[in-house]
Order: sequence, then C-alpha cells, then structure tokens
Amino acid sequence: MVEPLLEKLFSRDKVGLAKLITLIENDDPVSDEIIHRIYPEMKNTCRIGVTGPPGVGKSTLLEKIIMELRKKGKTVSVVVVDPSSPFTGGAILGDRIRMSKVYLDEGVFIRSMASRGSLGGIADKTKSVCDLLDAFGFDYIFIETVGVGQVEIDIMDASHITVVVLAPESGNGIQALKAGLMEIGDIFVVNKGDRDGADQLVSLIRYTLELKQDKSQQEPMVIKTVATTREGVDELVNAVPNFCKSLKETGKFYVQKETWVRKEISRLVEREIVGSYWKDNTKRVILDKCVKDVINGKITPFEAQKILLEKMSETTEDTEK
Ligand SMILES: Nc1nc2c(ncn2[C@@H]2O[C@H](COP(=O)(O)OP(=O)(O)OP(=O)(O)O)[C@@H](O)[C@H]2O)c(=O)[nH]1
Ligand SMILES: [Mg+2]
Repeated sequence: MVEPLLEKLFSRDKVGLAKLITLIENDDPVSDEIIHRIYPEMKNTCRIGVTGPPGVGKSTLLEKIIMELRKKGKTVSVVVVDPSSPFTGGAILGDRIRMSKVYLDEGVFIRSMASRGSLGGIADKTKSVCDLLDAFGFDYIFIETVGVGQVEIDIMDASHITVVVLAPESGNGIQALKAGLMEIGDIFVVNKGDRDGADQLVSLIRYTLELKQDKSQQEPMVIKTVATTREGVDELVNAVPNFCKSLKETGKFYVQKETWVRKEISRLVEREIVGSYWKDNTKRVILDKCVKDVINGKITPFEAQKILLEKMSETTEDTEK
C-alpha cells in the first residue's frame, strides 16, 4: 500500500508527500517501512529551525524569506509544529492565512503538525517529517515552532541551525533568557524593529551572548528586522545559506548527523527490546503482582525491577533453545 506513495514521493509529487506525512503523524505501522525506504534517498539538506514566543512574527518573516528564496529559484518546505495544539485543522488554516502569498506556489510546501494531545514523540515525528522533505529534494527545509518551553527546544534538535525570533514585547527578552533560548540560537532575530524597545532588545541579546561566549563556537548573529516591510530580511536570507555552508565546511553538519543516526539506532534497538519483553503475557502478570507488593510494602520498585529482569534472561535462554 505504501509503495505507490513512495513512488510518488520519489517523482516529486506533493500529494504523495502529504499522504506519507499523515501516515508518520498517525504512527501508522508502515512508518518504519517509509523511513527505511527514504533513508538512502536523503540529500543532506540543511534544516533551519525558527522558534520564539507566540506572535513575534515568525510566519510573517518566513513568508518573506520564502519569497526571496523563490526569486532565486529555490524550492522551500516548512513544517509548522504547534506543540500546544491537539488539532491540526486550526493550525493549517492559520498558516494558510499567514503565509498566504506563498501557500499555493508550486515550489513551496507548508505542512502543520500538532501534538494531538500527546507531546511524547512530537520531536521524533518532526525529525521524520524532515527526513521525508529531504528525500523529496527541497532546497530548504524550515521548521517553525511556537513557544519557549522544553518541547520546542527538543523540536529544534531536528534542525542544523536555530533562528530564535524575539520582539520588543512585554517580557520577551527575559522569557528567552529564562527558557534557555539563548543557548540554542545560532541567529537571533529581533523582529518588529519598527516598535519601541527594539534597539534595547538587540543590546540585551548582544550583552547576554557576550557573557556566554564560548570562543570555540561560531559567534551567533543578531539581526533586526521588520517582517511586514521586509527590512533586514535580505541580511537574514543571506545569513542562512552562509551558515549552512560553514557548517558543512567545518564538518559540524556531519557530526550532527552522526548524533542523530546514533540516537535513531539506539531508539530502534531499545524499542525492539522493550517491545519483545512485554509481548509475553506472564510478565504482565508478574508486574501486576509486583505493583501490589510494592504498594503493600513487601518489596521496593528496585526489587521489582530485579524480579522482572530475571525473567528477561529466561526469555533469552528460551529463544536460544
Ligand atoms: N509592527 C509589526 N508587526 C509585525 C511584524 N512582523 C509581524 N507582525 C505582525 O505580528 C502578528 C503576528 O505575526 P505572525 O507572523 O503570525 O507571528 P508568529 O510568531 O508566526 O505567531 P505564532 O505562529 O502564532 O506564534 C501579525 O499581525 C503580523 O502582521 C513587524 O515586523 N512589525
Ligand atoms: Mg506562526
């Protein structure tokens, strides 16, 4: 069933791509097969994360960036992840409106993802969706995510470059400092540069970065923009490919890839071990008993763990026979 969709993806058909993303998003059992098939087709495209508090102008900025990249003949994809929303419908509508000038462009693909009520796995799924976009062959892959929490920081793990967008709005600077955004940003954008306080925010960011400056790392850039009038957007549009280029030249791009691949292999091994462990129903019966025993004070969770892990070696021996 998945084969015709993969054929479509490889022939750069966006309908096929969208359907494959839905399967990944829904944790469909064919997800493994999809990732397995697309891995050899990936082109090592730079993935650019764009994050920041709600309403700072991330989508408006992205729309302007996309328009510039399209003028240069580049194809662009965007995954918009809203971890706080369990519904994709509303998000899709919102992004269609916010990026309306580029939504219907043949060389642009915009897809919204929501957490569907469970935050677990959203970062992994974002990564898999980026793998699909990479295999499809877009020149640029952007990930926009809303908010400043740990989940957004985890989602940014799927990108090579992180653009942190802030605006001179109440508490934005302080919020960013607190939430760890200063640690993850490669490029800081102070958008809404037409508003009071923009220059002060630029200074605050520069000052904070100076304090943190690790001489072995590339110094983060700070760019002031007015997304609505395109002011500063050219600087940003030029900064992104330059950054990608330097990541590849210094080899950091491939170190990042190594980390991802290592994590992916470990995740698959762990999933298999855990899955096969609990397949045997007698272990669930033992678990039920252990839970009761812990609650009644007969054993501690550590003793329960030992009892259950002894059963694991029994399974291994059984299969070896
Ligand atoms: N004054 C001013 N308004 C801007 C600027 N950039 C964006 N806006 C406005 O700010 C509002 C929010 O912009 P979005 O692009 O939707 O912001 P966002 O960060 O993507 O929002 P979420 O995805 O909801 O977090 C819109 O009304 C934009 O028109 C700017 O540079 N200056
Ligand atoms: Mg947005």
